[in-house]
Amino acid sequence: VIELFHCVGARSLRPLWALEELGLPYALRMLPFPPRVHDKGYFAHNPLGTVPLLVDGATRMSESAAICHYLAAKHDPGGLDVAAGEPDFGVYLNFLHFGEATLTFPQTLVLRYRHFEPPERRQPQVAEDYAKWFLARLRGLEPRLAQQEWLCAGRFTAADISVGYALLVARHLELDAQFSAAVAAYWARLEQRPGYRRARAAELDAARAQGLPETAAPDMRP
Ligand SMILES: N[C@@H](CCC(=O)N[C@@H](CS)C(=O)NCC(=O)O)C(=O)O
Repeated sequence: VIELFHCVGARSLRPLWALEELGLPYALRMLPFPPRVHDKGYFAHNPLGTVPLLVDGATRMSESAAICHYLAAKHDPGGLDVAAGEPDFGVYLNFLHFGEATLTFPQTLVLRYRHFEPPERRQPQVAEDYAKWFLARLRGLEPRLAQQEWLCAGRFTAADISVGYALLVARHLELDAQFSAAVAAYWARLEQRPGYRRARAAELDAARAQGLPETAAPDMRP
């Protein structure tokens, strides 16, 4: 069975959400956040110490967007995945990566320099600059979301999971008040998906069952 190493509310929610959308069986291995500090044994599984880690037989993966792509392509081509022969293939890959590389990256700087570092190491200017940077990058979604329900291919795909997770982090950072109407409506649609709700319930159930706190990673404070 597929194993997913996960912290509540961390980027590993992307693959968990994909697993739920696909209805695949999986084992959820919960870790305290950040595992690098609180579970040194995890380095034996993933030398980076980061989540996600997906183990599927001999395949081991640690990039959340790539894992969504892998699961979707393997288990739902033409559904959650957009195949190479479809007109929106390029748009799909672009948004799948945009979610992590362009949207989540600046958010991690805001989290780190506004919240995670001890007070003397905080950098309010860095946090503010990258919060603005993130909000400006959201404009990349506007033209499509003003016209259509999902980002590409006329259906919900792994690209929506990738971007959707960044919108969730924005809510934790209280940047959602600055979403445009189209982005706010898109986030509301994402949040109502049964697959998303099952993933959120599964992570809390697993945290309780494995004796770990239910606090979401972006809400952790030193
Ligand atoms: N680009 C990777 C980033 C993975 C990553 O940095 N994960 C965070 C959780 S959101 C983590 O494990 N941070 C803990 C640490 O850096 O020690 C992905 O998309 O999966």
